[in-house]
Amino acid sequence: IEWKDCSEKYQDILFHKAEGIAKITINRPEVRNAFRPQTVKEMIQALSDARYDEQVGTIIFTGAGDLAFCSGGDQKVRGDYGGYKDSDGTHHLNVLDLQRDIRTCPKPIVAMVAGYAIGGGHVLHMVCDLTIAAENARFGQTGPKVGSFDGGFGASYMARLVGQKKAREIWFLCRQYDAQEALDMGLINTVVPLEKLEQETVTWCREILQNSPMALRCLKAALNADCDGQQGLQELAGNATMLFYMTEEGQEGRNAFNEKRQPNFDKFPRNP
Ligand code: 2NE
Repeated sequence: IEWKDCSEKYQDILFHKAEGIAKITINRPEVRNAFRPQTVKEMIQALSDARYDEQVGTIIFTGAGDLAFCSGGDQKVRGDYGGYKDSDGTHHLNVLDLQRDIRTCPKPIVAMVAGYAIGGGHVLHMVCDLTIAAENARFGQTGPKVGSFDGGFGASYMARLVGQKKAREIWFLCRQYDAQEALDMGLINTVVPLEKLEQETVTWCREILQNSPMALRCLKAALNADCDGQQGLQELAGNATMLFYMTEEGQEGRNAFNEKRQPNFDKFPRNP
């Protein structure tokens, strides 16, 4: 695949596009792709760019190098006042915003994992729609060791993926799991040799791109709605509104308003 480099305005990430696929790469390999507030801000911006780019149908999240997908929050800039410090000293937990953006993005997002997906980096791959792992991938949480936890998607969505017992084991013991163990417990979708990781991920993305974007967006919203309460219902129902706006029946209401007349819905079926 011939990636076009769109990274110029970013400092902590790389951003590429090709063939309807956008790729967002955390580019801090010296700290195993730990994120600081700036990294997360840029990921949010790149994800928004990919979401609003009509040429893009699916998005890959990954980390630079072979050693890590992401090792979570950068502990070197973790402050004392409730978050990770940016350059002007403000404390952030903005990775939680990124998690929500990943969930609500109507385009499928694939985590491409080589090496460690640990801590907040592990939660990031979990909230992606699919995870493709290299044989050297290692998964786990560290929160209770390093004085942190993610009780949001990190806990409840994990339990949906692997079940309550396993989720409690992962969080309470802070062990690491290899790619095969992660596959066996339903944390990831497939394991491939490291040298085939991008090729296989792109193959999955190309297959996704052959399918109906509307069906994919409604399915993602439907699968989210099960876990996401009223926000999930809003996503799902928003798609129903979107589809309704595309119908003659929906357009009759708009047209009548604009033409200052009563709407006439007589010809539209009242299906059983
Ligand atoms: C990722 C892991 C297992 C890798 O181990 P290894 O042995 O391959 O590498 P090493 O030597 O530990 O790390 C290489 C360099 O990367 C830095 C290290 O400090 C080291 O740099 P130097 O000391 O040589 O200068 N590095 C790695 N991870 C870092 C991190 N997260 N922050 C800052 N520097 C990091 C191993 O490195 C590891 O266990 N890392 C820590 C994982 C972790 O605890 N992450 C935070 C969890 S909390 C979280 O992410 C979070 C949350 O719970 C809730 C909300 C938001 C965030």
